[in-house]
Amino acid sequence: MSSVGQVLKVSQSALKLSVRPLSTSFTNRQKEHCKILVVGGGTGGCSVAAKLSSKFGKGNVIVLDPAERHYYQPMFTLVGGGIKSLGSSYKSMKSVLPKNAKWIQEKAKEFHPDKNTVITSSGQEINYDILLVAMGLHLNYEKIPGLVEALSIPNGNVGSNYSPDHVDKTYSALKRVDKGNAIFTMPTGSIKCPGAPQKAVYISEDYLRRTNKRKNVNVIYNTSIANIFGVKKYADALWKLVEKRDIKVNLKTNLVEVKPHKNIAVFANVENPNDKFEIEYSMLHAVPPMSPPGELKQCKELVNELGFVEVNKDTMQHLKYSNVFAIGDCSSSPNSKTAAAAAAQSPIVYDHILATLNGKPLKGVYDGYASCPLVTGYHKCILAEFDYNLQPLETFPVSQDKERYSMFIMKKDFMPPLYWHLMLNGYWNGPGMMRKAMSIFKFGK
Ligand code: UQ1
Repeated sequence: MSSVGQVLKVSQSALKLSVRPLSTSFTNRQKEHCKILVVGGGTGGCSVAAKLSSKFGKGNVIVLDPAERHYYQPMFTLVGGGIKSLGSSYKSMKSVLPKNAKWIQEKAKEFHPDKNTVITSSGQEINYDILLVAMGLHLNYEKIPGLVEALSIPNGNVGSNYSPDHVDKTYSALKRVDKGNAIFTMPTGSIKCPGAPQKAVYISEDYLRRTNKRKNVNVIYNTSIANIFGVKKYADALWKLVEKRDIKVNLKTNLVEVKPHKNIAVFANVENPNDKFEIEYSMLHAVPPMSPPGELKQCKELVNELGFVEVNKDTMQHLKYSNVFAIGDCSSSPNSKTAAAAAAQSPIVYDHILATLNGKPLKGVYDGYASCPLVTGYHKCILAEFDYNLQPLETFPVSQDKERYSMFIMKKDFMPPLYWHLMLNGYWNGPGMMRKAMSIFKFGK
């Protein structure tokens, strides 16, 4: 008996020793409570947190995000074309999050919506009255065999405007191209800013023209989608543009593998995946498939089969949990995932969070507004704006399907300060008011 007791004693003390750090953190585990927990300090999360924390003051809003930097992702298109520097696309997370909100610099590891609780990566438990999920989309580069290696080759010829780690490689690859095939891709599935893959095509093509290399380079856009753009008005304009500029567009054509040492990209027909072909590239701009982050996808109560937070598309409120909302790229609302969409969602989400806290009905409706400044060259841009029905919903009293210098300047010089100073501080709700004001000039348009 005694020897058994001794063994037990020893094993208990051994256990104590081996688990001490864990058990200490458990007993001392901070249990936070807040009125509103915002998971994700990106575009949507930061702007709604700003509105909420200025309404409720200190101590009521927590923002959970592990990132050190907040990127203005719409800038990446311009960085990939050498028009802006990567350094101008980000600020420290600390400097952009609202001062009245508490920032917990950790990941959300588990969601327990039945207990109104989120567990962080360190095991901290955060209890909330309202949860706003704003986690964005994850870039799945590893889903295309060979792509991660191709992107890691120093002075290589593969770039990707979607990641701060790879966006500079687009321009450095572009500068080296003087013959062969410059290939641009668009993956299957839902991605953020679905116009961005072709913006890279147009800017690169313009670069090659300006540097007198265009005649020796084939410019090819291989897209998994069945059309060049979802909104007819802009698709018509873009088809004319690619024809005029001799850009080859292959629809329903998906990048499935890269062979980095042979400079070969393998594509498959979306409708018949066994139908594959290989093509040698002198430059490849690759766009990865995307999905909501894994931690979110794991919480089956919150998400749909693709991992997007299952919300009512008009109210952005969760279908099952009335105290849960989503904003931006990780929501199931079927809009184009852009910063402008998050801007238009932000007042709706804010109003509906207040209404829910006050037990009032939700009155506002998000119409699916998204906009996509389709940069078509070094000084040109088509400003696409549309709603859930893929009908144009334009701000300016001009034909917005035309390439314009003014729209390029708006994208390059006007939007970044608007984003940093107005949107992230909760003062930009998209151009709805401007559209109404401008509509008096639209007579006869
Ligand atoms: C917009 O609201 C927005 O979000 C901040 C963008 O992202 C950076 C845009 O690119 C555009 C075009 C809009 C819409 C704004 C106007 C003035 C039409």
